[in-house]
Amino acid sequence: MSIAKPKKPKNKHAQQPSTVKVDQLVKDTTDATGAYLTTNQGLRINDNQNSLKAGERGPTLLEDFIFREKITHFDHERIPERIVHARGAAAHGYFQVYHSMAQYTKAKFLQDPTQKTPVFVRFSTVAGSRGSTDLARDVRGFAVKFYTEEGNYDVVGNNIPVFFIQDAMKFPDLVHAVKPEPHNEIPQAASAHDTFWDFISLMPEAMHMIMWVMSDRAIPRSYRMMEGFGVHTFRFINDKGQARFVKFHWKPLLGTHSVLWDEAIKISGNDPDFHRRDLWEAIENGDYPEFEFGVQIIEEKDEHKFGFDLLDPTKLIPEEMVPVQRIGKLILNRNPDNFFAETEQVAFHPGHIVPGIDFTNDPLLQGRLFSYLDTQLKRLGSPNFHEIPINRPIAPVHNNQRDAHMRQTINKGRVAYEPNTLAGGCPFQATRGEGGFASHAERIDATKVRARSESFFDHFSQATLFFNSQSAAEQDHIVNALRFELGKVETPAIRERMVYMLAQVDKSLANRVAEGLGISVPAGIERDLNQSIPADGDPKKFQPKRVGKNLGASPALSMANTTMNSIKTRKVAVLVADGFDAAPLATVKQALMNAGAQVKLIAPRLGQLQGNNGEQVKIDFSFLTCSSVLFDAVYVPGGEASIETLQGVPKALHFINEAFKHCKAIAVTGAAVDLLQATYLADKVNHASGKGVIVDEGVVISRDAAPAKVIAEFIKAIAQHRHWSRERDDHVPA
Ligand code: HDE
Repeated sequence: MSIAKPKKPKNKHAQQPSTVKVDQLVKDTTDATGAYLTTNQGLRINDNQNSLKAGERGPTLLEDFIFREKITHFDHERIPERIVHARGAAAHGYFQVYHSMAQYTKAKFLQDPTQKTPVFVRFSTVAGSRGSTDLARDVRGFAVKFYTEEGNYDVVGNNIPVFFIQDAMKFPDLVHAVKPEPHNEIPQAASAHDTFWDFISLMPEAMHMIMWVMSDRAIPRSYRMMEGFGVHTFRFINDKGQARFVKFHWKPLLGTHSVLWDEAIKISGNDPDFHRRDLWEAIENGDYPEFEFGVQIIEEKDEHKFGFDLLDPTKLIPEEMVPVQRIGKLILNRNPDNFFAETEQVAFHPGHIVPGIDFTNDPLLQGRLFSYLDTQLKRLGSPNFHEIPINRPIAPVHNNQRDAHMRQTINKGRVAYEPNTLAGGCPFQATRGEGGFASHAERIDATKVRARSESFFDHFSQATLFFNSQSAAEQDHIVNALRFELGKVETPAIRERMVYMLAQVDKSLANRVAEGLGISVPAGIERDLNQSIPADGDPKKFQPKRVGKNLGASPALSMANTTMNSIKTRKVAVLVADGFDAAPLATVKQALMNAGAQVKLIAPRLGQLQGNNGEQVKIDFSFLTCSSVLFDAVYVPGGEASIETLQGVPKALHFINEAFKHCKAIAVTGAAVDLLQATYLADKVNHASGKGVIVDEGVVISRDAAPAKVIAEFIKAIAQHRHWSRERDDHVPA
């Protein structure tokens, strides 16, 4: 028998003659244009320069309520930063599905290709404090809030598809280990120190993640050029109640690109806001970042066919095994108006979910479902954090929760409980058909244990898979990263344990790292590792042994195979001085801009410079205010006078050498070819003594060719991102 829906009773208050409704009289204060300065009570301020004193040279009076209000507010301006992911930048945008996913999920925002769902996305680093550098070697957070008509849905993911640990119980230990050491708060935003590697060397389960964070994935070129992952296995549920497993991906349309470690540490000094600025400027320029939403869908019957556990967050499903279906697009097209109000106060939570999506028993996810709500209470100070504008759902909110700090909603009526008759039973529960969330009815028949499934114990096969899948250059970078990080570790036993662990991943990797550290790979370290098993656990099960599976390679794991067909939003530095060759500069600049690149002129001084045809150009940076590491490519046009000047500017020569060292595309035309003689690229010039365009490892040289030919080769070279073969040229200092 179906029960008739209760009707909303008439609001008694509505029938009473209304007096003054203050909330309706309150003015919008978001725009101060043409407005008077006031106190927080709306009182107009007459003097914002001086406090109230007993005489011009006398003491300040306690009576000065204006001063006290201002200072009190200032004293309380900071809220606790996020314990992890404190440093971040965010943007607004929208998401649109390509075609209905109704077959797999009833989530409304995944049904209608014409519907745009608003989103707010926050990118972050994990280890550093709010003011730390963007270029730390670290995992990047990739948190997406979908404001759907069924409620807010958050995909709180990372740019790496796996995690360090398998059980949330270990999260505080992991974070304490990576954060600055507690006695001296050193180092900031860096994993290269003893406590991190002490912990990791005792955690075989971290080894897959370690391969990723030691790879260039941990130093992205841009938030716009990195992948995102939901990490855990989730569930899709359709309207028939059928469940399937699903892994979430974000694929950047500009491809996945990184910088080199030497660049990362220099960018950290030159522009610690590099990623934040890059995101902001791209959106201001109308170059809206775009990501495709990808899903790997697995039938429930296939749960155990993979040789690893789908509930284990240290494992990924290779794309070659289960392809990623791209089902929609995310576009970020608006910068926040206010960093604190939006980026700082946004509250993500994996438990913000909508009908059609559900959790699995991944023990890391299960722990997260507790942590995020708890952390919002501490950070935002009240269970009313959902009323902060950036966190407000667009779906209507009605319940019987009341009061608490800073309550914004003015609930009407006397009923704040359910069931009730006095409010006609409102607000009432929704059936599934009406969008009521009902958890997936998973059958569980189990013994209560504090334990981990044996299906989680293969800690090395996928670490090896990742290493095997990398190009030679990427493998070199992993070796160098490990040499750097472990080189900063002071305790010899930690270094030894780590190279022992690496030997379980790949012998050559371990030997190369050990060689850089001046040690050899030890034969065994089991005794230390016994610490990381439960007191009554069986040591044999937990020992770091290779399981012996060879998973081959997964080409999708290598950035060498990413999209390289565009130079959109790439930054090209043009080095000039008075008398530069104006015609080719104008043509090359226009062509690069037509292809979507940003072109900036750099000269020995700021102001205007004059080309060899008398034309004036405005200079964007002097050599003092920028550096090659902030650019993707360099072009030096000719012009005898310009080149003669640049030859005497060491910073100009360093700019070229450094860009060369970092494997970036370089183009030189006309007399600029002579400038190369003064750099470490001299041998390239000697090869290029002939006519026409010479292209050598991403260096495009031409004394006399038409700009069109140079442009075509230069664009091709920039789109390649980097020319790794040059890394073997170790004669270039930089
Ligand atoms: Fe988080 N994580 N996390 N995390 N996480 C937080 O929530 C936590 C984990 C991730 O831009 C905190 O609001 C636990 C995995 C992102 O605001 C906190 C565990 C993944 C962000 C928290 C994990 C993430 C956070 C800190 C282990 C990738 C930033 C402040 C069980 C799938 C969101 C806050 C933003 C933030 C807890 C592990 C992603 C403390 C307990 C795995 C992107 O609640």
